[in-house]
Amino acid sequence: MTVSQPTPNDVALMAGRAGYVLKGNDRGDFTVASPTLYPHMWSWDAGFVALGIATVSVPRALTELRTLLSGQWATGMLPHILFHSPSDYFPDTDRWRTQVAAARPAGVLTSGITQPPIHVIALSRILHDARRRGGPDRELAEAFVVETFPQWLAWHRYLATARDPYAHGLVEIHHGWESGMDDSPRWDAPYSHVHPGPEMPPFVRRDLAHVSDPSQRPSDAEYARYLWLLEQKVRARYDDAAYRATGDFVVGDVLVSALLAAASDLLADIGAELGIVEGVEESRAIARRFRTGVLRSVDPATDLARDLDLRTGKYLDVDSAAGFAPLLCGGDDALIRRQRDLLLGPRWCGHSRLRWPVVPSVSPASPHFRERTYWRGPQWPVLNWLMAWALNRSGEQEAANSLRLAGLAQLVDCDFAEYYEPLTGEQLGSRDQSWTAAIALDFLAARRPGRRRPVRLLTSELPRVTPAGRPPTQEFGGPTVAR
Ligand code: 2M8
Repeated sequence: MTVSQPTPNDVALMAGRAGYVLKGNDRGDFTVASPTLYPHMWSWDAGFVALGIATVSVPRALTELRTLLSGQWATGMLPHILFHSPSDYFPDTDRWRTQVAAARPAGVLTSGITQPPIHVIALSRILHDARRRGGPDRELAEAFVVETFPQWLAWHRYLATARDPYAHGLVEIHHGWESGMDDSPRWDAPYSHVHPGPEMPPFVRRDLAHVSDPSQRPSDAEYARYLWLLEQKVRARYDDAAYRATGDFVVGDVLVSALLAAASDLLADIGAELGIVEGVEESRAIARRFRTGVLRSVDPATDLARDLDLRTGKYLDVDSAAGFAPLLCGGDDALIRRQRDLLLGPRWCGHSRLRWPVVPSVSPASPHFRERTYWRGPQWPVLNWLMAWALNRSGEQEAANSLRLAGLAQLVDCDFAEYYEPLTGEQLGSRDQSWTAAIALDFLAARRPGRRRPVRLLTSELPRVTPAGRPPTQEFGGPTVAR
């Protein structure tokens, strides 16, 4: 499928509305992940948000990362949620009960688990923008890197030690939420060993009130398992070794591991460029170990990386986008070329039934594929961005550009949905999702390969565009209108 360049009109509308969404979700020193469904700061969302905002304001992008770092635990862990003011989000702070954890930060309310380490990838992107602009932006970004380098290193070291105590070269996750791909079929086998006990406190889900169709979200049975694992973390007082000895879900995650490897490479690079000595070699060693772990997990029959269930010792064979983890961390040029062809080929982005040739979360050719359900098939713009970023980094500009253009075409309605139905292009989940708007800004800023150009942030609202041929859809019912 050929996807054409966005017109100048599309570009202006998209940039304006993406900026408007991010401004609307801005709470001063952080950005909520979405206005209603996710009214707090999420860790990996914040990384994507920061790199998008950097195309408009480098200082504001750095503030996003600084706020995230304010929630860092004494162990080095960056928690997956920093809670803002009270809201109807569930599970809330009363459920997380992180006061049982010795390592929690003072004065900041957080969850007690983590999310993928995208942040230094964002930071290096911001630094790149700042250097291109020069002047105070450059000074600010470089000073920020020097100041926060030890905190990023502590974050990566936490993942490399507390979450890989036996040096498998795979980061251990203790909850599907830690992967960012909550209900992915990657986790079906490990979750089949999670059985909520009678001691589990009752719960009422609040997420379903914010979507038009419950089938777009995980099921109640899945939620019960998520909350049971949360109880197990509380019982272990959020101590990783204690949880490992008692918890039901312990899996080596290939995507998190590949991101850790890529981010550690970048941290070493930007540290060395700025004359930092301490920690650079450690960072390179982390990158090597996790790159090796990811490559070792690749199934020669499929060329996809596989998560490792550390409770059963079995690799998990699922055609999910996480299988392309080697693209993110590199290390085997022949495999990268094969993965590029696979990703763009008929099982993935080139699948004949896809509305847009954008990375789906699960291959449409897989028996696990479900086109409307969350991380079981829909397209997530952030995943597409990650794969485009990875291809670009390994010198595959043409392939990267094809994902970028398709990604922009998908977002041209300017709804910035959380995820998209891959066969029809329908917007699913939340609207005005911050990371989706951020990705649009970054993709737009990269319109000329090799030369990122800043977009202008418009401060007034622009109408949503509903392209002909696509039925308008709403988040809460009622007509789609220009607001
Ligand atoms: C989703 O996860 C949260 C739990 O962390 C939820 O469903 O309540 C996931 O898509 C996750 O990857 C994302 O970071 C978060 C906020 O966008 O929402």
